[in-house]
Amino acid sequence: MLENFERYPLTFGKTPIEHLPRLTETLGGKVEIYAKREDCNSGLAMGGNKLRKLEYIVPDAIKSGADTLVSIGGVQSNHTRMVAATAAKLGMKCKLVQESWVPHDDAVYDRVGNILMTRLMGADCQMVDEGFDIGIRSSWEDAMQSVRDQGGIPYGIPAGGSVHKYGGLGYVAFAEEVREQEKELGFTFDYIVVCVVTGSTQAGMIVGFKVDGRASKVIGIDASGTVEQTREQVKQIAHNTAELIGLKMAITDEDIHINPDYAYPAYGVPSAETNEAMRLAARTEAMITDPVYEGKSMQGLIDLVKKDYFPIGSKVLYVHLGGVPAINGYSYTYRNG
Ligand code: 5PA
Repeated sequence: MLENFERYPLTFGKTPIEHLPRLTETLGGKVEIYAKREDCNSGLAMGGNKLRKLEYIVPDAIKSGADTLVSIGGVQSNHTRMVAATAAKLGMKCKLVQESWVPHDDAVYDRVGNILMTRLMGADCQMVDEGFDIGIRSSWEDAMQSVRDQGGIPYGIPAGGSVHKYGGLGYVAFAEEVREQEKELGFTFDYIVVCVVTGSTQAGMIVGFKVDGRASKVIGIDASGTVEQTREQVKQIAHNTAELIGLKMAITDEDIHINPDYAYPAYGVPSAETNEAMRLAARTEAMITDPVYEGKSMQGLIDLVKKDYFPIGSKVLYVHLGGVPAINGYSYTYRNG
């Protein structure tokens, strides 16, 4: 599906699919739970889902003649960490807008985890006091202008790489990779569970799994708390990506499955249930998740299994998209485990 698109390698290659027997058993053994470890996909600053997207964006950035990658996210953004890593690898400069997306007080929140690594890789982080929004922001456009004003050539990458024209391609490739791995495993997955916020991860998967009838089996667990905006963005990206790759099938509203039930109380703020889910994954499988994204999709997975949402015998693939460094910004919450 992606033969016509250039890919600049930033990842190790295929990510492992791991069976989670102790989590499966703890949740009653009625469905088999596996994880696809996108969190282990690269040696670049701890990796994660953004690198798969950036692999298809970088060739365009290089061709544009830019010398500075410009992007945006929250203070503990994983995406901006990955843009900083990509810029360092390419020998480019990096300018980042880090907004106050999370109503969260922790003494070291703006000094540890993602932003610490981002600064270490030489990015210029500009702290902007604006709240959460997955759309295009004037602060990001201003940052690009400031690069131009200083004689540089910016290349803009929107929040999460999502509304970039090539932002959905990486996770189309993911679906192809899962199909190859299913051949080796000798079975196929009935459901794929994935966290969704800016949308291109799930949108890419929807397009990639459309061809084998599984688009609506990709269960997006919303972590944005602004689910309608996220749903609209997923829809747009899925449509654009399908058109871009020349998919012969139409993406319909029924293909887009997003569950809004686990994003409470707010983006970036874990509920008691999120924390319990994180503890369970850590204590059964030593699989560490973060309170912003994967903790919420893990909470969704656990709750849906407990509610018998998945028919008995289903094979469920939980996609771990990375994001663990942010946990350092929540030291007080997890001080006793
Ligand atoms: C993020 C996003 P999408 O934004 O593609 O829907 O992916 C959601 C997601 N898991 C899931 C992890 C670990 C993520 O980092 N992170 C954003 C960031 O700025 O880091 C784009 C919001």
